[in-house]
Amino acid sequence: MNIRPITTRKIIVSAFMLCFYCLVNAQNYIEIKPDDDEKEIVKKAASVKPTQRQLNWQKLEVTGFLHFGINTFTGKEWGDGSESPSLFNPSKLDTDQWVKVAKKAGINLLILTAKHHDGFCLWPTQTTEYSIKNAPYLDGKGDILKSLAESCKKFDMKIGVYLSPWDRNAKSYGSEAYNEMFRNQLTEVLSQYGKIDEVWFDGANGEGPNGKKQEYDWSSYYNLIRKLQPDAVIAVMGPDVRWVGTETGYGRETEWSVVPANNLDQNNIAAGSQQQMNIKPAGDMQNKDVGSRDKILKAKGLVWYPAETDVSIRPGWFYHAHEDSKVKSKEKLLDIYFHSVGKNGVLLLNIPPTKEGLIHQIDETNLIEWKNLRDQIFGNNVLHHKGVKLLKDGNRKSLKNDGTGIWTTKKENQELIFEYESTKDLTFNILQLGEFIKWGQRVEKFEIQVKKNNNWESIANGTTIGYKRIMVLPTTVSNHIRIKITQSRLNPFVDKIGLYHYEDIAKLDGKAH
Ligand code: FUL
Repeated sequence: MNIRPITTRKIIVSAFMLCFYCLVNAQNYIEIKPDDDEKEIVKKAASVKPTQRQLNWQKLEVTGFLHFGINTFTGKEWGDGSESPSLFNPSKLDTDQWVKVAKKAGINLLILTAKHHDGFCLWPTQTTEYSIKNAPYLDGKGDILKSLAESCKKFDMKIGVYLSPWDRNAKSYGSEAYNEMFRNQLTEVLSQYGKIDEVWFDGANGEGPNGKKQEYDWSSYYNLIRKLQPDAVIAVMGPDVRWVGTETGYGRETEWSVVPANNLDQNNIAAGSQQQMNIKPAGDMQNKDVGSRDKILKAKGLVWYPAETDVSIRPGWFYHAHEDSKVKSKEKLLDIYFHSVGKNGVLLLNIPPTKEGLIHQIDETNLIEWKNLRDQIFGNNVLHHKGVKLLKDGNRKSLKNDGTGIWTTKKENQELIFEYESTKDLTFNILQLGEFIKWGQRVEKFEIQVKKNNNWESIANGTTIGYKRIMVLPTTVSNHIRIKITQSRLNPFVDKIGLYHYEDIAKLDGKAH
């Protein structure tokens, strides 16, 4: 009889099926039933997880925008679609230079404005005559998207496209024919240039050349993108990534990636099937609070919808020579980094190429200085200094068991306490924490304390952590420190714990302007 082997095989197969089920069904969307109580809703919120494409995107941390087009040559921010293609003639355009600068700045993906609101296309499209093929640049043989895609490939940089649905040049704008034209444009940019990692749709929707407004057929756009580039995130006017709500580089103090999605359940989305999700979650994404308990208790459904924090290195999105003296300094960029990546967002930093077609020297210098500063600060975690000991308190469990792993509590709703004792005094003014978001976002409150005269004194409190939380603290000298996760949705999964010191912390203004 070989009952045992069959049983064992069955168990293995079942376990495998279960793992597979868990993997493919990592819940990205969950419905809230009318009779769910707070406990149930909190449990559901804790179970919402990013899709693989969202997770890959979040890990990029710092991404770049390249606003370049006809506006670069007219000095405008918004062209009206009547500007002549004959103006487009960069004399030294070098996409290798763009990518090399971005690489040196620690930027991991570059998004090109392949078409801005003026409708001028930076690739030789078949859909309109309003494109680079009618420009003097390379006698009409240029293709900026192709050139950038090749440079990105060469230097191992990810690439995204900004394609403005609002088109102030297209004659068909305001009719169904425009939806067809836009889908054709999407097909061109998503099928001729290799892998595309992000598609960025703007919310601006004005009138076309005929004074008409367009009803965009979003779901047909999303379906096409999923078909042509299944790994690409669709951002802002899209289902995968939301706009943080400012264009300053500053996100919210409390930034949840799990937010109410009250429009999704009507569209027959089976719980957890967001891998195919082609609907943009609705809601006021500029609200101060997007995902607190208060918000989720009133929701019909919850979805993973993380924030992207965009800002330009200069006052404008396009290059203007008169703004050369207004390029953001390394300190301002560091402050922005703390308030974007450090507040559970992905930073999308715009670096607009000049009329010559190059990243300006000032922008390059400031970007590299900013990267050096980040390396210098985050390369020295004082908690890793010799003589620092992490005391166990029985509440924790390191899933990696190497002191740097993922930490959690043994039971739900317990405090998670990290207590560090050092033989020497430690000086620090920056706290970094992270959550292992593959398993969701859970932390609602945390605190940092130091021991003085045998008493624990609080030096700062925070709310959400998410993928990464960076907090500026008063400059502190201590040899006995506690970092406490005091409230979370079920048990937290904490990682990326660090304390750092930046001498010029007073140069960071912490203000969005
Ligand atoms: C806005 C646009 O109108 C700006 O010109 C710019 O492209 C910015 C990133 O998005 O909505």
